[in-house]
Amino acid sequence: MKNLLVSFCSLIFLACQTAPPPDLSPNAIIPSPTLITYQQMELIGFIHFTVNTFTDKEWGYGDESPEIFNPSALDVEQWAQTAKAAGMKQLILTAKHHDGFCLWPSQYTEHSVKNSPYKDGKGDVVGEFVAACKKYGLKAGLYLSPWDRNHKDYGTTAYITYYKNQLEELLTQYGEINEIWFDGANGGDGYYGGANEIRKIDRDTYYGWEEIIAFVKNLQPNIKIFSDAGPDVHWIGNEKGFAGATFWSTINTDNLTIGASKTDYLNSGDPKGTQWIVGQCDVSIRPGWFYHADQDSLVKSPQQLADIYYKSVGRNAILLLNLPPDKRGVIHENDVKSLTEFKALIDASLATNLAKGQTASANNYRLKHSKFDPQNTLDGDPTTYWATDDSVFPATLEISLTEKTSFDRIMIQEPIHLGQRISQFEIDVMGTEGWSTIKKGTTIGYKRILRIPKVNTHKVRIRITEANNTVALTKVGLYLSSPKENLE
Ligand code: FUL
Repeated sequence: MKNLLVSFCSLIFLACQTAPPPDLSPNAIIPSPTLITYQQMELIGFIHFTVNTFTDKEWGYGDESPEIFNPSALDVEQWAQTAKAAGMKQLILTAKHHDGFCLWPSQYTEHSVKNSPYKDGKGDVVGEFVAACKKYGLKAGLYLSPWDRNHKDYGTTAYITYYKNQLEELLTQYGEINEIWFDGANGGDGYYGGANEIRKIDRDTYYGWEEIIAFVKNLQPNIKIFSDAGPDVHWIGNEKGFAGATFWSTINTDNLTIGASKTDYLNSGDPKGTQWIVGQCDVSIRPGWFYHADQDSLVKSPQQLADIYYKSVGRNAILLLNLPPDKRGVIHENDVKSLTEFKALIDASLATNLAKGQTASANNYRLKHSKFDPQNTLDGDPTTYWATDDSVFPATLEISLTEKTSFDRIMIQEPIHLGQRISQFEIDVMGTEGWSTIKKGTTIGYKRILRIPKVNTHKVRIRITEANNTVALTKVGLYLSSPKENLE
């Protein structure tokens, strides 16, 4: 019995000795697992398609006849295939834009596909779109414009009931919807059932956003709600697709109002933010959000799209790229060509991580335990990370390459399940005269991709000089970009 007790105690002792130390304690503000999964999508697509496609307008007045919605060869699968081939993980469709025309046969209005020639009024573009997304493994999102220039009741409480009824249709009839997009454009002139007048609303109170948000979450608990105030995903403050070079995923919602948030604030986030809201950069592949034949020659080049990618995905945000179908109902050949070449460019530039399998060391690693080993930044595993002991500044990670290597892109990632921490860092490379600083930066977050002039070296180091908590990094990558990135 005594022997048994001794062996038992030694087992416990051994277990205590080998048990891994606890994780780094997280910041007070961290993303939910759902938002981490959302951010990992990185690149998603927008589909702007409605009566405007046929009237050649950007904002329909609301007096369009449903008869004009008549795509000759609508192919929702081409949308999904195109998005999938470009590496997008989700598509968002304008189920209703400001003109009020509904791409699904809503029972609450006559202003919809049900009165159009499309499939003799039997079509349901929303339903077909969601099915195509599902078929190609994409998440589906919907845009339902709060502003409605067609509806006679816009501006009164009756319209809010109408809006909620429409939300209920969209969020109960089509299976899982991953994102709902609440646009900030609100109130102005319109048809309004024939009144043809200007209607202004109070942005703070009219929609009763808190109640609408609760209503939406009740119908689809896993949905992400986009607006310029979140609550899950927020607008980046411009329609050019750029996040700030300093970009925090935390933000203080007290400073935000849907339709009236300060654009600079949205563009940088807030290190003192009280909520984690993912930043989303929306931009169109063409000058307009809707298709216009006279913009066929103005499709953004693969190089322009790559630049946008670095300033969105490469700055800790989501890129939402708009691909507007034409009057046939397909994404135009020029757009597909540019998008395909953009994807090839990014793949060529970022496919080979030259730091993989190389050696990482650090001035400090937590408890000198393998769980926090600097080598974890090079193992390709997003769940492992390097961390220092508390309050070690600078925290320096050094990568030694077996051979002198040329690179001009550096990817750095923080383990954001612990929060966003880093606010100042510098990158040095070893040359014949010793270390020299080639880049200074601020935030990192989920992903930062830095473009630097090409260097050829066998040692690079990242010195993190300021953070709001103990430093941790999950990944460092070194890449040599495709020479085609610079050809216009
Ligand atoms: C804006 C709208 O007014 C544009 O038409 C477009 O839908 C864009 C994505 O959002 O606020």
